[in-house]
Amino acid sequence: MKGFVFDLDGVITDTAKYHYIAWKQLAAEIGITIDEAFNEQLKGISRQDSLARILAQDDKLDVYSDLELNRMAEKKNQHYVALLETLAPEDVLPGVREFLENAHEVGIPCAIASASKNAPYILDKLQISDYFSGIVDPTTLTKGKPDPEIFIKAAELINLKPEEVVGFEDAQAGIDGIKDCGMYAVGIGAAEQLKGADRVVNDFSELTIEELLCL
Ligand code: B16
Ligand code: MG
Repeated sequence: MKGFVFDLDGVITDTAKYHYIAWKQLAAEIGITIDEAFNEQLKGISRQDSLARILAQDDKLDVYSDLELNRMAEKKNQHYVALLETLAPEDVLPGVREFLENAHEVGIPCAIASASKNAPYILDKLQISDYFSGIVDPTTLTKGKPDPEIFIKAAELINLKPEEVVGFEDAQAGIDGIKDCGMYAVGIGAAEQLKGADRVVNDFSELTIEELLCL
């Protein structure tokens, strides 16, 4: 393997808890209750698609105009970004900074394939932006995860074929996209939620650059 493509939320840092707080509040304002199990389904799913899934919980998908949907998504995002204010370098998940540093030292290119429009801001807050030579702009995508488009674009950004790249993901939708374009998939988290991954680990401290480059 010659390069690495990273999902962001749940792989590099744990922002799922902030997404959950912000979506739960927005949902409550329109009379919908969501729990943590439901929140699992929103991992890796775009902002607009997440809102659609929440509204579908209560058959409210057709109740709102596009303008109202955009306003709701924007309101959730403002709350979410306010919660990110305290994000700091120590919020990088275990082993990730060391892994990125090692990749940088040996000249292995890294890219970000995140559905989040807030990815550049989050990387900046974590002080790891310089480790990435490419960040896919999710507004350029025609389809979200599980479609492989975002992973194909990430490989292009580092001038590699998907078969030459290892993809890291914490969500089933992401693992499906990685496998669909022929990348090697490493799942971060529980194996039951990462079906089809070539390998599953709890965190990056279980991985070395050398073993992945030999694949
Ligand atoms: P934003 P990832 C995803 O990030 C999150 O897992 C998902 O919960 C969120 O809705 C999506 O980003 C969009 O994020 O509202 O910040 O644009 O896991 O693909 O890095
Ligand atoms: Mg994720």
